[in-house]
Amino acid sequence: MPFQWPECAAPVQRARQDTMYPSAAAIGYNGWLRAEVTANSKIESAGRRLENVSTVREVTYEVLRDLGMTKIFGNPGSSELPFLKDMPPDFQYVLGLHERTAAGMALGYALARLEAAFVNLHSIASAGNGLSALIDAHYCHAPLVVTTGQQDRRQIMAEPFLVSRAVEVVKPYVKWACEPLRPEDVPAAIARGYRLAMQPPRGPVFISVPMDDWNRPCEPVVARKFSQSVWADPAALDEVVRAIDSSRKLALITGSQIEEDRAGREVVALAERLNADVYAEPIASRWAFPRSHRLFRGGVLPAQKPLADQLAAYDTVVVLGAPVFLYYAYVPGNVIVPGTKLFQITNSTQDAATALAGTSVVGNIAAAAQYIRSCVKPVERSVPARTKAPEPKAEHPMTCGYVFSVLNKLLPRDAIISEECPSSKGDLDRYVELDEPGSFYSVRSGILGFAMPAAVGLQLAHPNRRVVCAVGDGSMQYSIQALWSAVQSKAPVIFLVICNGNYSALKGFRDFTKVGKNVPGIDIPGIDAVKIAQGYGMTARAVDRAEDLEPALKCAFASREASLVSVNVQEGGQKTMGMDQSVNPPNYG
Ligand SMILES: Cc1ncc(C[n+]2csc(CCOP(=O)(O)OP(=O)(O)O)c2C)c(N)n1
Ligand SMILES: [Mg+2]
Repeated sequence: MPFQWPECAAPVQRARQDTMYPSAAAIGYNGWLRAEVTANSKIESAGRRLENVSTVREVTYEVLRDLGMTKIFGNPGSSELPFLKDMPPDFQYVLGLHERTAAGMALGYALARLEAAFVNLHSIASAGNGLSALIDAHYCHAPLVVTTGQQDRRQIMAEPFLVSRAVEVVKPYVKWACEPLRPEDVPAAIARGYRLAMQPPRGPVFISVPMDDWNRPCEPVVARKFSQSVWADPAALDEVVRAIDSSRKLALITGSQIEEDRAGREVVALAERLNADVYAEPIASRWAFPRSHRLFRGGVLPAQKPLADQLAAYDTVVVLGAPVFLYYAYVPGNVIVPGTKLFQITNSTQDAATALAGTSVVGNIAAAAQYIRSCVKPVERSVPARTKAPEPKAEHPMTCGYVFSVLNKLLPRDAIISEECPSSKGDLDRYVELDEPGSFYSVRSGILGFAMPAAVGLQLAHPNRRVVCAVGDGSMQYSIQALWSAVQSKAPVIFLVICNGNYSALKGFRDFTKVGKNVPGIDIPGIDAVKIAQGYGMTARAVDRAEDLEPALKCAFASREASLVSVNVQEGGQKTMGMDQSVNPPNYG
């Protein structure tokens, strides 16, 4: 039975050699059109501006408006006040009480909308506090235009209070970092940053603005059209097509770039034409393939040898929109077993360059998937049904599997999960089944503090979908202030705290790698998540017994306000990212 998604266009046959690619419209790609609309509206408004806009600040607001960045995610300080004064009424300021939260909300907002989000932080103070969100944005290709204030140009040489060297600090993790040489270059720098941020692979840019720049005179900035996709070399894709056509057993590995390139439908259609087994990339930060699809086989493991062993039965493996591969524990081995052909199609030159094996093809995933589908021979085969995970029992304390199986029953089918529950990630993966695009977001960099602010940003971007943030009792502390922003911005996120009183994932890793039991700093007793949430003005309840879980979650879903449910669970960490001793882990004992 084909998967129940809206029909894809019938495969385009290559009738003529000169029509090698599907049209952008055929794959629903509208990057160019959007840019055109932006450019036209901007040119008009630039005309208007000539008479009445005269300062860097005013031109900047025009530029932001024209680029669709009318939400400002921020945390202000003295050096940002000259920009923020008299913020135009069509702009909205989303305050985060810590910069990790402010930039983290922007991250979620940008990921959900596939559009750049604007962030305004405070000097080097904030660049430091918010840096982990920039690192996340770098790795998960989130287009952020981040600005911070700088001291007054006229005294920078004297190294004053709050002077900022943020441009140097953020450089490895942004596509571009600059402090414009002239005040009047600030709006143009923001427009240039936006274009760079939106260019695949998307990512953050950083602009530092001296506080005396905002009132300086400034000419309008006129936008230009620019395209936002790079299509893969057809000759390289033809090699992939030949390998697929001669394959006896094919696996597709699906990655987060499928969602970045809006390639979900094309990838499903390609998998169905080929009847191929489909896996998720290791430590998937997005669910890029419908979880209940008959071809879906789960995730691949994040370590060299176990991953290669898992894929050993396939003679051809095609990675769509992911690195080759994202590893966690070091378990040396082949990247892929000898004899298996490995291909990677990625929108990231970085991922193509860092792949340890195989043939890499750089380009837009949707266009590449449709091209391949239009060229390959269809494959008929009977596909065995995937064995369902056993129904977890109601125990005391509850297992995480039980918690997520109950959540799954109550979740609206278009719900969105923002996940950061390290030791129970596998349980969530097993028991929560969502098929809609854009239904799952998890930290890509491994830096805790992602999920709670991202959940608020996701909810602001999708007011009609329900966002559930599944977060560990340790993880929630890294950006706890997101609770306040959820309340204040009326984002009805449900924060589901997996409360086990410790860093279970670290205990699991300790045992996995035979470090020994004697490690300090991995128990976190005495935290009352309910009281913390209440202190931020949020409705919150604790659940200790299995029979109370469903009513508590039902209550949270029934409310149109943000709320927190803290669930006491058994200690987790029996596996490390799905792996146990059988993979022969490294020994750090
Ligand atoms: C910013 C940051 N600090 C520390 C870590 C190390 N770390 C990884 S998992 C983890 C434990 C998280 O605890 P919790 O959220 O309670 O999840 P559990 O392990 O109990 O499932 C820690 C501290 C990290 N990845 N990022
Ligand atoms: Mg914990």
